Amino acid sequence: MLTNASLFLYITVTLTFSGLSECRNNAALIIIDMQDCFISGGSLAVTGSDDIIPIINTIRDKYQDKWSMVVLSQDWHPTGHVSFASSHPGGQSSMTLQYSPKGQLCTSESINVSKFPDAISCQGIPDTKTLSQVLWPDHCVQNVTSGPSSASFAPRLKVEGDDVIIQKGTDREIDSYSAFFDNGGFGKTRLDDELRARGITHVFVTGVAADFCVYFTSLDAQELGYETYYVMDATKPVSDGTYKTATQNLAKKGVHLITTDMMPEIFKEMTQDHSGGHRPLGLSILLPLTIALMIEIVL
Ligand code: VGL
Ligand code: ZN
Repeated sequence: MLTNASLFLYITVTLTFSGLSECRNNAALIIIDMQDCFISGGSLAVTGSDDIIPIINTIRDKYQDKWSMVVLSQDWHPTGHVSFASSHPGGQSSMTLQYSPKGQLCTSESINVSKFPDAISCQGIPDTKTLSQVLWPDHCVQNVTSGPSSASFAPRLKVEGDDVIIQKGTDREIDSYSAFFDNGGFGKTRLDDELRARGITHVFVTGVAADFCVYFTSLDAQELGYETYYVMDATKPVSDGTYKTATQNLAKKGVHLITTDMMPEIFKEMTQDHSGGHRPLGLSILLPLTIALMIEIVL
């Protein structure tokens, strides 16, 4: 009798918790690169980026109970970074970079070996990867906290103690627009692991630049299986042309292009999903099993 009762209790508890954990929708707010270097006075100031600071703060506060986590990415380049025009001769606005399959920068006539001593000769190495790199002014330099290339978060941006901060572009030899992967897909940041550890299913992406880091982060989030929302009025682009292509591609890939006024409805639907909709696998196996066991016990 006692065995039956404890078995029943065990099954009920398992059922409840497997149901809860698997049904649950968890949202994360992702704030991309809202740093001094990208706002007015910054070396790579994105037009209008100051105006989205209060919008992002409002999203954060208004839906405070919806965020299982808040993530801030920080463009965090060492001096002499490969994405800086000043690291290359010639003053071009973009250049081609080649990498070994392991992600090592290959030497070439346009690579200054005194600036990139770790570059290797890729002669004879199969499957090298060629990336087109836009060359930017020096920006978001590690540990610089004032002046145009300051990497500090924008002073008016709300940052809290338990926010997860993801630094990217930290490797001198490769750039990283996405907060998930570097531009060659060679290395991964902690972001995916952090989101998974908290059971995040939905991500809302904001910040700058709409056509670079917000774009590539959203693309990767979608690819990694997160339900991805690109919040159009909480982001600003470097240029209109790249913004248009970026948003068209996001829509094609299934990323939701939304505005903040749509968020109450989206959260309402997320909550409904939670109780109804499709039943998770764990529950669909456990439910008949429990019923069968209970019948067994009673008989
Ligand atoms: C970014 C250009 C260079 C961005 C970062 O945050 O979108 N853009 N580095
Ligand atoms: Zn950068």
